[in-house]
Amino acid sequence: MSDCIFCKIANKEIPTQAVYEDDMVIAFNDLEPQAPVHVLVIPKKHIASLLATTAEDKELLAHITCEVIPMLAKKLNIAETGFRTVANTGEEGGQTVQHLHFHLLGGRSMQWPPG
Ligand code: IU
Repeated sequence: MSDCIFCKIANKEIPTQAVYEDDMVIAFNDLEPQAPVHVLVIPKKHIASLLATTAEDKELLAHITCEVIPMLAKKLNIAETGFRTVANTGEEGGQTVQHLHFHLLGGRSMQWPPG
């Protein structure tokens, strides 16, 4: 999508220091980190949110959740202590960027409920 900021990050229109990248995803540090480690993992394909995913995206979602996030947690040294993965969806879910993204947060003790 031409006016989507995360698409622009994914296609390098906006230069970003990637923490990780492959054919399907790019991960980068959040601009306003909420924890010592705060990385966003986004698909390169434009998907507005979890609600907009389809069966076609199963491989992509499995790649993000089963491979990329655990790999990044280990790489960023938050696997042993624990971490939080969040995909805010919709207005009341707190989603502000309309391109699917998974927050990976760690390096401090998390609270529950998240607020
Ligand atoms: P949310 O779940 O949609 O609220 O998360 C959007 C996140 O994207 C939020 O944490 C922002 O700080 C972050 N972000 C960013 O890292 N770089 C950007 O250019 C923009 C938002 I716009």
